[in-house]
Amino acid sequence: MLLLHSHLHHLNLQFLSPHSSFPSSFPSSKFTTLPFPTPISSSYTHRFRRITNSATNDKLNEPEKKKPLQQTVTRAYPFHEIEPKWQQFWDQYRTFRTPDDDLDTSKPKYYILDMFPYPSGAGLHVGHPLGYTATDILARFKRMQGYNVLHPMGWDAFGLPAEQYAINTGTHPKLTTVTNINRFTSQLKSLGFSYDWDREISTIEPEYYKWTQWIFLQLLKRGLAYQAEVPVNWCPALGTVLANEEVIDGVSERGGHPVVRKPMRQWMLKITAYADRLLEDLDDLDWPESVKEMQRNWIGRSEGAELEFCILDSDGKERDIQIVVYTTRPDTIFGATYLVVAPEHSLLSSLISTAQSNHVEDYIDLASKKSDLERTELQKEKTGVFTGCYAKNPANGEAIPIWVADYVLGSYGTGAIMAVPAHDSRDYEFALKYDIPIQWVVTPDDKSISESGKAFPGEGIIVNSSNTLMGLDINGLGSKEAALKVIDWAEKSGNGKRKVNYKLRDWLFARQRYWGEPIPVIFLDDSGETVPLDETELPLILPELDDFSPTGTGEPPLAKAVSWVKTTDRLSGRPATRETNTMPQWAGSCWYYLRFMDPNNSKELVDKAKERYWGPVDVYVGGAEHAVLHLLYARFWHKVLFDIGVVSTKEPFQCVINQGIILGEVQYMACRDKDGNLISADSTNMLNEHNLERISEEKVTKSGDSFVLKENPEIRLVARAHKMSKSRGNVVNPDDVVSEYGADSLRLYEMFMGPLRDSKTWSTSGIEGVHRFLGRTWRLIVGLPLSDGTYNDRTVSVDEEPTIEQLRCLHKCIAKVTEEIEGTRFNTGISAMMEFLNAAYKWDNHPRSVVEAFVLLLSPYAPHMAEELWSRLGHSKSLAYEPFPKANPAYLKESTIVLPVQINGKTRGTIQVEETCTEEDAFALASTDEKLSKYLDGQSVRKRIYVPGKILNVVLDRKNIKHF
Ligand code: ANZ
Repeated sequence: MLLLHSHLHHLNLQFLSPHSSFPSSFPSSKFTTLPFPTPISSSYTHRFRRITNSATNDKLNEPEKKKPLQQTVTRAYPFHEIEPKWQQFWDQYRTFRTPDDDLDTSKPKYYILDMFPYPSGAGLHVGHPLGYTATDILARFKRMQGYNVLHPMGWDAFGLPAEQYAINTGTHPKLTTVTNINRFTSQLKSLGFSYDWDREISTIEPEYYKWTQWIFLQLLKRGLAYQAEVPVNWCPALGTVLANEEVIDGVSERGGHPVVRKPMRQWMLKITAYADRLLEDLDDLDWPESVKEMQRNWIGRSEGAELEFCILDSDGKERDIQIVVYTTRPDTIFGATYLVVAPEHSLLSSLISTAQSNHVEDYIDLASKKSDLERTELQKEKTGVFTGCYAKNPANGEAIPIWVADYVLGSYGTGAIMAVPAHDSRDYEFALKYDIPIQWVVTPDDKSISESGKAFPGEGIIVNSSNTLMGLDINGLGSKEAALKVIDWAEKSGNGKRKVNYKLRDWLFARQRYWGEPIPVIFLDDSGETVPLDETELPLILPELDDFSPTGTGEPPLAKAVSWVKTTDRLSGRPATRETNTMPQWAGSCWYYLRFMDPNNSKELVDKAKERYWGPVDVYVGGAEHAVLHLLYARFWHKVLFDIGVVSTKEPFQCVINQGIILGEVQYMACRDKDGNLISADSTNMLNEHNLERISEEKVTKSGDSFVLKENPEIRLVARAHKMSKSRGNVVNPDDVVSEYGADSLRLYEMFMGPLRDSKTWSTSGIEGVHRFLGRTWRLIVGLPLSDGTYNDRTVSVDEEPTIEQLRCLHKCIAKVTEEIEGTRFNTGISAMMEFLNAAYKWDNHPRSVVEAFVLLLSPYAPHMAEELWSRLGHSKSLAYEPFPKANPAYLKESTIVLPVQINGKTRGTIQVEETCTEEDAFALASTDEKLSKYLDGQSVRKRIYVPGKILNVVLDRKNIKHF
């Protein structure tokens, strides 16, 4: 998945002597050549609390209690001293600063991006570092491979929580947001991520949102931003418009007040104009197939026809009004036994008969209280009301009733359908309920389907579909062919046309909120005309407010900033009023990846040359919850920016990776019967949740595929894990883990838990395992602690040539770690390092060149420890730009050995052979070896002594021997 550039500088460890000077490819950046701080040698007699699972008999759903201290364990190595020391060093010397104007663009680039976070009050949780560690490993790895790496971080800082907090407490959202950003920053720094903090951006800064507003003006200029009356979620009791996620089952999430759909003037962005390109360009992206599929479904392209149905008056005569329906199944037109219009259909009022008018009006009122989602839910019972009016089916001339029903949406297609109950399950259910005729017009090849008791929605052979008067006969045709014939007929007879439709709607781009980007337009007071601000008037700064609460009229809170709202038109001097809606939360995140390329540019959104070099983002890592909206909106803006020449690529993110979710610790459950005895948790026992009881981990053991109670293996347990949440009390805070085990252990553990993309469960014993691995690494290289508990400042490695065995072991590890990082299989990369360590513990000595290479391999994962070891190995520069070790294939073949070749008793060289190599083959290889052939060419051989796997000894005929 990731790009592989094998031509880059690699350090071949075979040739690295302990005193070798820095390779010429070492970057000359002043930030990386500064001397190391002195290695720490302090004692570390601290003890840390070991988290143990001692909870017993916890009732289900009771928040997990903080585990009491059970035993203390000496820390595996002095991470408390090492980690802050290196974080400070990287900060002070800006080790990870990506050069800007001083960038050497002849080198390849690698842009690796995390989805920047919303700085919430809760701070980081352990889910964040999962993706961040993965990108950090890639960033560090690519730097060491000689790439220019762009690895930035910033804040998606406008948003609802800070505004709600402001409403409740009167604290300005900016204050809350800045406090949260500071907390996030220090948490991220405590994890040793190699971000270029010089490029930090925040969407709430005027220098940033100036360009968000600039993009809005470009959209407006191109007719891609427009105003329309659109239904919104209006909550009369709260006096505010609510976002969809703030409405639960028709009432406000806060307070449970009724919410209705009410049309309001809104800004819309014409994302539908890009529907085809957004669909087509997905094909070339290296994204998870599931995400691409979700985007395809969201865009929802469908091909069909718009067909016209003429309205009949009460005498059955044709009126001069047509209802246009959208259908993807024109082949079923003879089966259309009624029409349905959506409650918000514009022609509805002209269809209602006097007798039905009260019913219809009540129904419309009812429908306005439901969201589109509720209306279209398949399981929900379909409802509707007859309008009292009929239309003519153009295919057979029959009069069919027109109903109004909310399972048809006003916003899709034409807001009206021809209902074919025999072949659409929603229509079938509706027709049965309201006793409307069902006409079968499609059959599967062999059997009749009219008695099946349900609709047949599939394609098949058309029946009952001919009318000579109307000039249409599709009987006997297959569905596809019939559909084409109906469309042709409709186009010729003026009854309709071919039509492509999209589910994708234009993007509602306004919020009645304070904490967002102001929309840079004004309305002239005399004419009401909308006038965009001039680009020179940007940024339009969000005015200060003291009162952030809703106005109660539906007008946004910004309306309260009277002196800001009242303005004059720059050109004409006419009095005007500013737009008081703000942009939605998604706006700032639509283009931030571009700003990172050139964060301080005051003249342009991004410099063209810089964009050409850095774009597109090579790898973008974030949660699957952004599969559609964020990624689709960002792609849309990117394409607009491409069209106006701001960016040079069609797509913003070449590769997207979704990291999995981290679930809370596994809980083991048993049941209790009515007499209070523990029994197995099986499907019957578990039906009654009250019987379930939590069993602490130490009482559990594994038996085959199941978990059982240690003291009574007859009792089987159910193991389950829940999403981390405050209410369950199972949230793990990274700060606690860092203080107990260190950032390197947290990083390593999050990578070791399992494949990056999978969901996984947190386990305290798991983190102890990787912590021990780091401790063993430390002791292998630095040695055991001295009698006073401190460590030697240097290492115990020796300046000796490694043995073949040691090289084999190392190069196997290099090959595996490299391959696994490139394939983003970080967990198996760690396993390879663990295997290496186990092997290395068996060696008598540890040659410096091997140890150094291993430290470099470890460095992307556990950078603090690696920097400390590198420094103790005698290096005076950070290892961040050291070439990543490169595996020598010669050491990778399991069965090859290096065979010494003696000529007349003197070892003259070696050859690489299979262990099973014959004497003939070994001699032939020696004769062609560059070094050995000069001894053997033209010589007559007296004798050969060959000990397979050990030595080839060639004795030459003394008479002819050449003198060397
Ligand atoms: C007749 C018909 C017969 C239909 C049949 C389906 C099966 P997609 O593929 O999602 O585009 N439809 C059209 N507009 C609608 C609206 N505003 N609200 C609810 N449903 C609507 O689906 C298109 C199909 O969904 C259309 O084809 C229409 O029902 C329905 F055997 O027309 B069909």
